[in-house]
Amino acid sequence: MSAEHEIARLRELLNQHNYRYYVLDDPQLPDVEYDRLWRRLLELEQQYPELVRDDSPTQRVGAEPVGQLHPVQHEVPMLSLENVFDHDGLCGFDRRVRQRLGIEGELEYICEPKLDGVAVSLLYRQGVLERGATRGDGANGEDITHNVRTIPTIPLHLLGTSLPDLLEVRGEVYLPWVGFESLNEQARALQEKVFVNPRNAAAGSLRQLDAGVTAQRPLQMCCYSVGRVLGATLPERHSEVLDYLNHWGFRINAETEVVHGVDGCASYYEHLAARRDTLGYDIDGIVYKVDSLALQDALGFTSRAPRWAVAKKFPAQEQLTRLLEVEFQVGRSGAITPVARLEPVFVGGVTVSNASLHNRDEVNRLGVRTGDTVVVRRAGDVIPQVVSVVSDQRRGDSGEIRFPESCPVCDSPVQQDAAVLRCTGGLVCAAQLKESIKHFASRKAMDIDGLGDKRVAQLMELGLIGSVADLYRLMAETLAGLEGMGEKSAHNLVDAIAHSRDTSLPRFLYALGIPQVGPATAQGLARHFGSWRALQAASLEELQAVEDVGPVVAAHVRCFLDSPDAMQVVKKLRDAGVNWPSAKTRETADEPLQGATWVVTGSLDNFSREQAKAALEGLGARVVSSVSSKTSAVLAGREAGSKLKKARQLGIPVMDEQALLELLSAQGGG
Ligand code: I6G
Repeated sequence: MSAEHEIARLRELLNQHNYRYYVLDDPQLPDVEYDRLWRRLLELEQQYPELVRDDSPTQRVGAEPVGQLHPVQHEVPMLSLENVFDHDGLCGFDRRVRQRLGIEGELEYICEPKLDGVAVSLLYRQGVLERGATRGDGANGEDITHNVRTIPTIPLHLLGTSLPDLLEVRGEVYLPWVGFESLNEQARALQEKVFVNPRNAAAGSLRQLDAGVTAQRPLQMCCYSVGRVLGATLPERHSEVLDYLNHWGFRINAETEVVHGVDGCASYYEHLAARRDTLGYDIDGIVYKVDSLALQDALGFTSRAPRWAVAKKFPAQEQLTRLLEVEFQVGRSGAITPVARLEPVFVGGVTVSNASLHNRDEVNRLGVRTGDTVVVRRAGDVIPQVVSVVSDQRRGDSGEIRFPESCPVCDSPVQQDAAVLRCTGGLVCAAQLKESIKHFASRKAMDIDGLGDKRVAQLMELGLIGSVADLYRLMAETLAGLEGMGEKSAHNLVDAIAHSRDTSLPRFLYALGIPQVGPATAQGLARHFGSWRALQAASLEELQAVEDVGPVVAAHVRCFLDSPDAMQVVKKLRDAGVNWPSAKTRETADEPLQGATWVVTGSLDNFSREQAKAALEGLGARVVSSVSSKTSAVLAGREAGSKLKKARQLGIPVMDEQALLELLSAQGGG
């Protein structure tokens, strides 16, 4: 087939699939096949740029760029919420509500995380998405229909049968941390401006004129209320309205919960605040609403906000502080990172005294100097960042940040590698060696407890370890008596190291610290090749046959396998007894769902979606988002909707949460 024909065929196939996947919610191609076709089209288009057409799915998702964003008037104003900042404020709200209603006893409140994103209104007429708009000033927003259409969690058609004639749904469009980090990583690699925080990134993405740009941003939307409805009767409680919305195809925040009284609100707050770092997206508080819609009606609105709702805000995630000086840290790959030493400041619930400045480009972009007043942001468990400089507070004694001309640890020459300054010392550099040993011992690698930063530094300084293989020669008698190490901890460490000898090929591969080989890639390589011997013999092309391994990763792996020094370390490790069962025995022993494709749908009691996905992947399954004839099974929780229906239509086995718990406990993981 000629390239022209093949490109045309792939374009047609992928466009068909896009239509079925996003518009009809009825994918026919499994995700892997879709990705393969996409990569093939991209490859051909790169080879024959003269054959690239505007309607190719690789070029743009959505409609033609719009000329400008048009104003939109909200029929029902999008109000704001009253804020409280502490428990007394919350008690005051509860008291006022009960006084107004003349109720002495406890009220039922619905608690929802307040996502830190962009408030959006979606208008559906006869079930079809007609318009998406920003909140703007509450009365007037902007038309962003072309952009909201690219967000997969926003249905283009409502699901179900008895649909309202008109429905206006409100919610928050936001960018999860993983998406934010990867956007900024890309921006840094391309030496483009980075986003200050996920909210700004979401806002900027929604105001794009070209929906093709927005489609590249992994935005999500959670809905939290109905602005208007015609031709349908809503239920009696807000919690039930959310269930309706969920059935119509909208995502509702999984942390939403109904509680009793102000005490229930307070314990929900404590519970969620403690888990804030693990949610995967920014929230800036909790919204409490009176659950009964009749009581909401009785309470009504002030001119700005509903009387039946309040937001309790979390401590700010951004604060001002002073940059005292900049130190340079050398990482596992030799990358030299400027780290800002800050005047300690309480931000995002912890005291922060260091923040990453990433690289030279970032320092230039910020225009930061020592002594400057800077905005520091800490969100989730992400390393604190300096996001901007308050330049009008610059003092006369501010100083230029000078990058080192040789490695600050081993004095080897440095190399500028795109945006990254790199030490060329390799494992001769104590910093790189220390980081490699820590990585080798880390939880997802060889999982050796007790080898933290200080301990590894100490063992290296004493000359007890000069490579990861030396760990297996450490003896409790040598360790006992070292500073900070009693007999018991010496034995514990030696035992932990000994235990790590029995490992798996994916863990071992990951532990070796091959550039760009994370746990998932290591898993893919191990699964594909099954043995170290087969991996070692793999050509670049064979390596690229592994899912998610492209030319860059394949070259890193090959380069590692071709390095005599690296192979010497591997040999020493194997001589020291590091071993793993052959792929077959592991598959049957640890991965009963090997080769199976699962879909998770509905709300589960014991797992979040992410946890269920991780558990299934741990059992060897691939977890995808849509049901097709290739799906092996569906894990369905409460209120499972269209995916469950489709699984039933296709005769695909449907499992409940109990089945997953049983599978996990059979593996000893449950
Ligand atoms: O701005 C908001 C964020 C979250 C809201 C809201 C919300 O519920 C979870 N709910 C209402 C009713 C309003 N603003 C006006």
